[in-house]
Amino acid sequence: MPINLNPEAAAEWDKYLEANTIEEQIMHLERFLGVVVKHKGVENHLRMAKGKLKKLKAQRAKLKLQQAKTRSGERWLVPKGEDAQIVIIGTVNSGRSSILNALSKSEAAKIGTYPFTTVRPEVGSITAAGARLQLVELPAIVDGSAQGEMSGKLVLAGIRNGDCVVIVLDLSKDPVDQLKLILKELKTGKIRLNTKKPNVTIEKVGSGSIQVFNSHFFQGEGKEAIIDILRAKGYTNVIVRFYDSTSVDQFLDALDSTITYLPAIIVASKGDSEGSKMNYEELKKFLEDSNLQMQVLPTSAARKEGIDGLEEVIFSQLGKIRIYTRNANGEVAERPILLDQGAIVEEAIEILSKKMLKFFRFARIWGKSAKFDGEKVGLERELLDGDVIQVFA
Ligand SMILES: Nc1nc2c(ncn2[C@@H]2O[C@H](COP(=O)(O)OP(=O)(O)OP(=O)(O)O)[C@@H](O)[C@H]2O)c(=O)[nH]1
Ligand SMILES: [Mg+2]
Repeated sequence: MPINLNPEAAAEWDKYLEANTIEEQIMHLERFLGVVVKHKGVENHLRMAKGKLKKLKAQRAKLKLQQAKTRSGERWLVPKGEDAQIVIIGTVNSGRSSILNALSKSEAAKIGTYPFTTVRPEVGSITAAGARLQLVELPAIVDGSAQGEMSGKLVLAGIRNGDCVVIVLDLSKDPVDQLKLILKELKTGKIRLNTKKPNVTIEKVGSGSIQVFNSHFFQGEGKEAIIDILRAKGYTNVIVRFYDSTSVDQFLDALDSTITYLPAIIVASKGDSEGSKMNYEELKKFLEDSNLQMQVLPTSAARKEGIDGLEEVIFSQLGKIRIYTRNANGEVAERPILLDQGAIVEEAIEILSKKMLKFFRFARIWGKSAKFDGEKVGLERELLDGDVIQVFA
């Protein structure tokens, strides 16, 4: 533990280290992040804590999933078997199976001229510079999916289980209609795309009524409004801390721990069909006008256009970096380890071997973050996508 932590934060960090359950670890990490006084000297520590919190939450979700599975006996959700899971969604007949097959260079998913060809998840896999991505095509989203129409609840659960969403929009029909429908269902299903999780912490306490810190970040009608919202939601004893500018909607989202935040891109399909150019332009205009930050990639699975390189765009959405290890013989591993963007040398070694971390002397790095090939660095150096690392312990 760095000695430059404020005592409140240090105490929470110690409790986190001593915690026995995932729930407790999450609680103390969240509290730690809530009380830590931020300054340059704790930046990397903070980033590490955030990374750990994210992993613990993922672990908790996975556990819940497994429990849910054994209860119902249905193996509808695809367990994560690769570095990341990419879910391919869209309205009926939009071309999802064709995109899945084109990307994974297989004929595995059935393509039908009739609607609802895909009624259960179809799985494929691809690599992006060594990182393995699992592709899961989910059954079509329909009007009412969020209410359970056409296995809608399972489709939405499948999306929440993913790490990134690929929305397939059919350019032979009105893509704006399709997108509006999908966004509506996802919103009802408590899934937010390309939206940053609100930077607010909400800590329930035993007593002390409602305390609000940094309320100037709240864009609503002042501190009273915050308290009104909290009371209306049934909070009596709670500490709320704002760290960033937060709208009323964002604050409401922050109070709901069941909301899932995911990155997303649009793959516009059937770019070879009649009218597709015009539809594509309209889609782009709609995105611009509605201020939706979502990348659109036009493709044609039929002509195999726009498919090459798609895996790199998908990978870049994950917020991960690929780090390749180099052994004593100078051989570089084909398969990278995946770390969160902003990760430091210490986090890479932690994944490789905890023992190595204990006996760490220095590391050498090659790539974007190295000032020169084989630069000698310590544990605190930040890594960038594609870096090669050799550890000396
Ligand atoms: N012209 C053209 N047609 C395509 C393209 N991709 C798919 N299609 C056609 O669109 C129809 C649906 O394709 P699928 O890939 O099965 O679409 P889907 O979204 O998986 O469909 P469901 O699973 O039934 O919802 C089929 O008739 C395909 O031949 C394309 O790039 N160009
Ligand atoms: Mg299909």
